[in-house]
Amino acid sequence: MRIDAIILREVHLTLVHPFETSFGVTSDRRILLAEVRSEGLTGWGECTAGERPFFSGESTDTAWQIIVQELGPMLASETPEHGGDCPRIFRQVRGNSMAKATLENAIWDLEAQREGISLSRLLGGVHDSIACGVSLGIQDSIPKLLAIIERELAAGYQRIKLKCKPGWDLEVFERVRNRWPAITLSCDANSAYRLRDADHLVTFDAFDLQMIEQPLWHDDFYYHSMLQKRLETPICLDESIHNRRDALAAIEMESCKIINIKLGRVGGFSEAIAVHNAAQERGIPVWCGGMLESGVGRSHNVALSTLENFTLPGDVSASARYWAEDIVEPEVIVSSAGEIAIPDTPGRGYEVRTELVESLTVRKEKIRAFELVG
Ligand code: OSB
Ligand code: MG
Repeated sequence: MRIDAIILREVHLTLVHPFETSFGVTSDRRILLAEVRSEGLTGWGECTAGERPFFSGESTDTAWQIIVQELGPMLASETPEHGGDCPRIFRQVRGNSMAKATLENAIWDLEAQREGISLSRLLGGVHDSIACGVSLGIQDSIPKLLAIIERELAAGYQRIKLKCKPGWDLEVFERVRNRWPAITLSCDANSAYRLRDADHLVTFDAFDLQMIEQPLWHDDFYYHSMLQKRLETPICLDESIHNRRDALAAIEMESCKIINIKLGRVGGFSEAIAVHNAAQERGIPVWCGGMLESGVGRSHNVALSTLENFTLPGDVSASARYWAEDIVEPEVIVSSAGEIAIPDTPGRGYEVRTELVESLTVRKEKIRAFELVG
């Protein structure tokens, strides 16, 4: 495919509710969007890096820099035919997986449009609706959290995930379980604990959690495998898994029994599919994580979640939980059964509201290499 232009934008969006994890609070998102133009079509990508390099080493600004300086020019000198060609084209750049995913995912979107099929179909998706859960940030008080859970359960969400950290864990689980003994409940520590907390973590087993996500170091497999031996509750790895080899290592070492797949963290659709397949072949279920995306990234997550081994409810939830007004039309909607219906139109199936995006744009840059070629 001939790429005619790549345009980067930084758009500012304010979350409806601030989101607190063990590593900090996010209220205002600075989202990097990539618009890739090819032969009259436009593919969109969203960078899932945070504003600060606290979830991973990348940030909105580092991704911008890497795309402008390295990845954009690479696509100008070597034209991809498929989204799946991007990892090879980008291979000289180490790391920077969220920057890479921004462009690769836009090219998969273009490819689906060119083929006249949905992105889900292009990826090999089999589900025509996906199961949705919610991820609930750390709150000021337990009553406030209980009120939020009540609302999300009433909306139909199939699984409640609680962000946790030392001091916001056992008492919270106990109060939630007392009120809702049978709901599917999980927790996500974002690396807030250490191996010396193992005795404490073992007591989580009393609350019948579907999983505990990334309790230990962000870059660890070994100590998670030590911990998993002591826990009944399955460990799910998020931060630790960057590619298929990581997934294989984690599965072989029994560091986890479940894997969270995030497109940005693994570098885009190609590697996400590879992680998915590796897990499926070994009987390890996966689900799709979220990074407080706008409708663009959310629509990629929706499509990814249609692959066969996405058998657990993901953190892919409705636009309205995050944004007063999302930048896609239609917005991502969750049914009262806690499902998202998969669009059947070519590409992502959620149009970008370009005028709204333009009005939210605070920075814009065209990749120069395409100007020179064009
Ligand atoms: O660990 O899953 C995580 C948000 C930002 C960074 C990391 C994580 C999260 C979430 C929110 O849990 C998921 C979402 O609702 O988008
Ligand atoms: Mg997580």
